[in-house]
Amino acid sequence: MLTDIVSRFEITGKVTDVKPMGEGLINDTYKVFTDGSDKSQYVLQRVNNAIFQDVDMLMDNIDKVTTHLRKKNKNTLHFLKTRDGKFYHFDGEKYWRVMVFVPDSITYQAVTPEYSYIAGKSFGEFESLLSDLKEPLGEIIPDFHNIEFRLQQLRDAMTEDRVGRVAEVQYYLDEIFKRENKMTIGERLFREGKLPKRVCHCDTKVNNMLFDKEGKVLCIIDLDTVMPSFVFSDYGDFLRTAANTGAEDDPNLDNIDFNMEIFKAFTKGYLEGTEDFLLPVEKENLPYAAMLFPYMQTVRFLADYINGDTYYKIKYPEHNLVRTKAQWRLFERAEAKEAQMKSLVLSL
Ligand code: GN1
Ligand code: MG
Repeated sequence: MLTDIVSRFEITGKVTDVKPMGEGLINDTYKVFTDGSDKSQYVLQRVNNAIFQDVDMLMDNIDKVTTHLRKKNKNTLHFLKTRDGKFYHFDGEKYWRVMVFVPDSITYQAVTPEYSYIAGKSFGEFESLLSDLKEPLGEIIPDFHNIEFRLQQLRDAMTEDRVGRVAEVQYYLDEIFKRENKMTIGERLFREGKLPKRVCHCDTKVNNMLFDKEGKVLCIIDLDTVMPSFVFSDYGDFLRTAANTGAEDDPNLDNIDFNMEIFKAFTKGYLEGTEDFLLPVEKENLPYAAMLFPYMQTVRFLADYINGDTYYKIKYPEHNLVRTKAQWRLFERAEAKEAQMKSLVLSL
């Protein structure tokens, strides 16, 4: 029972209810209500252990990050220990963790330019705050945002064609591989020693920020993938959800466009938040990052579709194909605005 699991953690109050919450594609999330004060509402999560195989490393990373942010008096997530002193509970089959619910917080699936500016500043500052983290973080999912690696996974999926879906998606495969050289520039710059890795959030979707009613960012959530990466990760992945005028899995492709107002506002905020460390090579390639994330997400959804839906939670059988098409449309829209993005970045 979920209530029994929660009771193994150092909560205050008695659990009165546990309800599903959130939109995550990986972990299962529940809100926990207690008879205690406003401050004793919690979030229970089942960690997807197929994806996060080293739960000790996962929680250790999160502990380092949240401790560091708290030392700088920043709001961050607060995880509870179990009564035997660990940040997770293993019930013999599943891994569970509990964090304090942030009261009066709002999440959005879409943002205005005004909120995008705030988000840009916050994610930029998040990277800046973590830039002096002394203890190294474990690479929780190796090569997570390495596009060369993701393309290789797609090739492997194609070759295996486990469930016979390759023929149906050939058009997308051709379009993706046509752009391989252009879209892997980040990894080449890294090998040439020109592009650094920094501690990044690596899942900066719009719904991974908590806002208050006035539009102030309360806290950045979903810290599972905080690890060294190119700054492109945080910048590009935010725009992938924020600048999309449709949904990530929109079945109606006509809803999808790449919103330049959002792009401009977010970029302005991000450049302000990263002022103290961003290199020219990072700044110049922000338009590349804006294209890279819809591209990479297409590659990942498509590989999962071809593999028979083993990674992302799906709500209906064609879901990963619908997601692939929607992300590809977004990529095409961003690609068509590449020149416009470049001149905008230069002007800021
Ligand atoms: C996953 O669980 P969620 O929804 O926060 C995924 C991201 C993808 C995203 C697509 C560990 O994040 O990388 O961009 O879905 N997280 C992992 O919406 O793979
Ligand atoms: Mg999330």
